[in-house]
Amino acid sequence: MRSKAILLASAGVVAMASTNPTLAQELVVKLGHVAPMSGGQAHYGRDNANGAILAMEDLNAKGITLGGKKVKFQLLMEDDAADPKQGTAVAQKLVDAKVNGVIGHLNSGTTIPASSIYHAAGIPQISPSATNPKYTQQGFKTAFRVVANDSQLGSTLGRYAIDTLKAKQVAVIDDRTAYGQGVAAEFIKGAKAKSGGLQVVQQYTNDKATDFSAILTAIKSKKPEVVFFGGMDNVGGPMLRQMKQLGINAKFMGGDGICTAELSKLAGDGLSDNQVICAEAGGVTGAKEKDMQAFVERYKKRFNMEVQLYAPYVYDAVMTMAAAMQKAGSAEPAKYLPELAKIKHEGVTGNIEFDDKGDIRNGTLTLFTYKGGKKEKIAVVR
Ligand code: ABU
Repeated sequence: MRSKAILLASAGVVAMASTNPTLAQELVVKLGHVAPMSGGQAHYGRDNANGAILAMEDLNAKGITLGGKKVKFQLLMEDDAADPKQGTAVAQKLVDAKVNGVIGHLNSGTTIPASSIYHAAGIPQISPSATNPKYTQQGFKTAFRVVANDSQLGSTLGRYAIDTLKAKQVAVIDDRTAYGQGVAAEFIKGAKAKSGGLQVVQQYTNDKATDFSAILTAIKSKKPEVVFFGGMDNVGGPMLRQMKQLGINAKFMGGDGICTAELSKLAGDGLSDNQVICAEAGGVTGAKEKDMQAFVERYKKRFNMEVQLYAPYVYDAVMTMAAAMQKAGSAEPAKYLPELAKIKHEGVTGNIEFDDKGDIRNGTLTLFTYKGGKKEKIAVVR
């Protein structure tokens, strides 16, 4: 197994806690964090991990107490490489390490199988980014997410393709992952609900592919106004480059997986202004925009990089879990899980409350395009 645990905060300090009288009242709360930290999706993983680090630093600076003991939050960072098998292996590792909760995983394809392991162990899990509806449809009381799901994403984008882009012929490509396949199916459903006569051509790739000449050539002959891609930016970026090389002059749509700061770098001159329409599975309006902007600036100052996509949602996921622990006065999973299920937490990404499945209530979406290589907001959709 290639996974690598990164224990943040000094292990030495933790080991000394029980022997040093001044630290005897310290309670170590271990939070697992899982994302792809290696491979083609490592930049998403870094972004998510940074969100968790920022939250942990804030919590430790604040000095929370539980049951009269000062809490020291620790992050146990695991790399699942976006691979379902590695995802379940690191999930078991975190259970064995007796974590108090898990933030992750990043991908639906790893989050769903790992959720059975956390559920069996009674460990609460909040995914900040997995959008496949199945994750919260398994009846696991331990599974939560702080973003909207692919039904919302796909259907909103499908409607946009018909109502705004006036598409009559669309090409749909997916990477055959739980996320890519799911969001593509929802896009088709949403678009067809708006236009019965819509022509759809489908092609398939995988989440590590780099050569799309065969599928794009097949698509070109159909002259689509829109190419929808269900997958991530490490595949979507090069796909855009190759679309340009083949002279495919279509709008390029996708869900949150392509809606990153990195997409314009990966696509290079393949991405022209207003060509891409994508949707983040969350978003704020009005007064909350200021809080989000403050987060984005603080993140940049702390890590010397831009927010990629889901760092604010990871930050909120950690804070929501910590808020439930505070309400319960305990970090024991069985004690704080009921508080988590009924939490009302005002985060940087909006108000976080869960429905009875563990999905966020009143989830929003933000439609984006790219201009001059930068993401630009089109609208927040409720
Ligand atoms: N939501 C897009 C990226 C993560 C996933 O659901 O696979």
